[in-house]
Amino acid sequence: MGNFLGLDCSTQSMTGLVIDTDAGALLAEESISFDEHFAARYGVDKGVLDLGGGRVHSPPLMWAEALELLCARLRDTGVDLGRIEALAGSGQQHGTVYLNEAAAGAFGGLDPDHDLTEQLAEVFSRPTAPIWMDTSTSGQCRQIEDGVGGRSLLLELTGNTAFERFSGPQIRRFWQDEPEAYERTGCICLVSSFVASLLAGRLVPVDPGDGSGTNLMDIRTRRWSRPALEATAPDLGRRLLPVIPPDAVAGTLSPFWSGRFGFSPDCRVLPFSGDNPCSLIGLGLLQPGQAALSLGTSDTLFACLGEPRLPETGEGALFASPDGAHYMALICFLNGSLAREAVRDRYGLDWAGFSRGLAATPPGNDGALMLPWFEEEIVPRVTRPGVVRQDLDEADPAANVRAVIEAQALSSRIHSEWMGVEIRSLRVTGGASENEAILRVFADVHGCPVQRLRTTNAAALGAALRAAHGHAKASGEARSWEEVAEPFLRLQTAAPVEPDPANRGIYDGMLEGYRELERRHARG
Ligand code: XUL
Repeated sequence: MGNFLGLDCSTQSMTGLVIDTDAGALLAEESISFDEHFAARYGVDKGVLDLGGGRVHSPPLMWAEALELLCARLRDTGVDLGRIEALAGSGQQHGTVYLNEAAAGAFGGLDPDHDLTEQLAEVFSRPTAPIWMDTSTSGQCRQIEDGVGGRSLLLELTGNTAFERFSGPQIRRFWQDEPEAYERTGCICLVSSFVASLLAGRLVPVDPGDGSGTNLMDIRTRRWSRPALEATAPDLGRRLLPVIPPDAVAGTLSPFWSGRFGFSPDCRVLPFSGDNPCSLIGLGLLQPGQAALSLGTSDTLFACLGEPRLPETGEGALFASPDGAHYMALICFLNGSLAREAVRDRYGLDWAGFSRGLAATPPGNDGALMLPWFEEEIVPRVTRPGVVRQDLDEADPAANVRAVIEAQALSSRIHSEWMGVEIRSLRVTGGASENEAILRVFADVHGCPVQRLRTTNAAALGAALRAAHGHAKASGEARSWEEVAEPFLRLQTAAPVEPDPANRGIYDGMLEGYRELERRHARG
């Protein structure tokens, strides 16, 4: 087939990964860290702007600038961008980008002789985009659930109860807080469809994987749901781009990208999806029952499902898989690397010191427990953050290191019960998946092997595989997902971290105590 590019616009960085499907090789993998390049210019910390009151946004112009920088980096490291046949991408889920009526024309007329950002200065009706870390919309969640006739009806309709971070409640709050700016908004993109639109030079529709993270899409018909739209904001339907099948080619790259970086003008653009749905593909979760863990800014545990299973506990989410056939059950913990980094920094450690802390303490931590709610938590729902220590000495760095990791692993086991999946193996991705000592705890708590990939960028790999799969279909040479993905999964698979059966008993014994501690302290 040829060379394919997968992009990932995540919370803290923009990544590009190039694969060669003929050689079964990964040709390049580059990341642009938002803090490293743009902290001064955009005022971001860990890629985001904390606006107070639970409001967390990011500047979409920064993502555009990072995209340009990433393409320059890939070109300068020797990637022949002209040989890329198609690209697809992944974006942090749920975030919304607000564009005015001038945006479509501006995207179509981008001039390769000028920087991207200077040409986008006038296209936003809201300068910042609320992202998945925003917890400020509890009121809007209840209003939307009531608006469609109740929480269980919204669940039945969209596959999810209302979540603060989902796009619908965020859009509703924008309409309520800034009705004039909402009026000036011609189009609301997701992070994924915004980046795809910059590349295609026109507004690119949404794929069902990311559409299902909005509280606005009918999970069965995979179209926007009229009752959900009406319960959210006036005239919302005309402000959203349609949902299209994940393998429908959305166009070719706009002349801006060929003129400026040497891409082929025939390079196809597939609809982008969310980072978790793309990781599902990148980790090869193509059959129901397979499960994985992503240890990133947020930690997520997810599984491939054959049928939609509705997360009635209100703590899990359901998305359409970008493979077009299956579903994805997911739990998302906000205190993922945010909590690990908070512990690391509190005790002045680096990652090597963090691992030494794990090695120096026994599984079970002599009964010490932590609720690692450094920030508000999504699962379980915690609106007033605060770290809870039970029989844990705050002055003991090693015990606190073990406590945060054991808490994350125990919580991931407890809150994945609703998925009804017997987890026999966990594939793992994300920055922290490089740390074997952390993976050992997850293997012991879940009592199953944890399977690493060589790349920690499964979302970008999944996007590249989606580009290859969609391109083959569009060229009349359709391949199965297994055919496209298997060579890369084989190539990327590193040695698994096996559980120690002796430790399984320790963690089984801790489970109910941890559940009870959470129950006592979680406040929704
Ligand atoms: C998933 C979620 C996060 C974001 C950022 O529901 O909110 O995992 O996708 O990665």
